[in-house]
Amino acid sequence: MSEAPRVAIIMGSQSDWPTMERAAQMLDKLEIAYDARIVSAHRTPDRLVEFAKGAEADGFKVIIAGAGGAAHLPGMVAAMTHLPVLGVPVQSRALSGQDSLLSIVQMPAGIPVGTLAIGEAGAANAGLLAASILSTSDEALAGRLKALRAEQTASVAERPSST
Ligand code: RP5
Repeated sequence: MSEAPRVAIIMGSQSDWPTMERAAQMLDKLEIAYDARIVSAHRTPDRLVEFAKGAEADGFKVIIAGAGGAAHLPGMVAAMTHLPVLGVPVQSRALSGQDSLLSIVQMPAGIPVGTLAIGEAGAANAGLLAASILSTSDEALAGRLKALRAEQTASVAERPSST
């Protein structure tokens, strides 16, 4: 894909990638260019500041941020940019992602993070939601998104098949 990436997928750790890859796969399916990066709020705070403050100038339109545990990444990024930030709570080992969810969703008024479901479904839906946001100013993408939804609807059988 030669188009400049419009979506940034950031995550707190390499260990988040199997989850966040679901967002990337959705963007691939919809032919949306993205850049995936590891940016940790706790382990690489300077990288976080540099990324968040430069995101608009770098051409990003939407940021998908996934993190687990004490998941400060989406909120900290949202604090430093006006771009839409979609937060994905990664399923943690200790508390099954409930900690991640609560860390991401409970933002104070004024700094929004659009919080998705815990885990892979949340990551896939973050990709779709990023596409929806971009589709409001991109007719070709809106067409691809509608086609994907129609395909999904058509794939659901009316009755269960026997196993
Ligand atoms: C968070 O800590 C990351 O987002 C990850 O979900 C979690 C665990 O990270 P690792 O110890 O696996 O690197 O910052």
